[in-house]
Amino acid sequence: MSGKTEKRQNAGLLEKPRPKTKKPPLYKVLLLNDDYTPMDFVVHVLQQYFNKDQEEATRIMLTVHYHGVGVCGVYPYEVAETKVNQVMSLAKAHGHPLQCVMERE
Ligand code: TYC
Repeated sequence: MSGKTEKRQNAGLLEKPRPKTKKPPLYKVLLLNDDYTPMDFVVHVLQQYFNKDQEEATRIMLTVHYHGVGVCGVYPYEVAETKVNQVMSLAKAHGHPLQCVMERE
């Protein structure tokens, strides 16, 4: 057996087997507080785009209101990007200064 063949046969043998599929990086979608966007509008956004029920949407909205920022959900890059764009478009269309951003987990 040549040295080269031996090396290839042993390659990876001592390492812990890992699944070959790599998970995509995830991104948090965050809402930021402001003084003007109505609370009801924020609750509506959370229900419409982040699949929250009334109670959970209200909890997240109040977290943002009192602490300045809150997590709406965690998604792969393109899903997060779409949600940020949808929220920003709706807020702009209604004349609200609501800010929605994404951040790598
Ligand atoms: N602070 C806003 C108000 O008092 C409510 C609000 C909550 C605004 C969450 C933005 O992301 C936000 N009307």
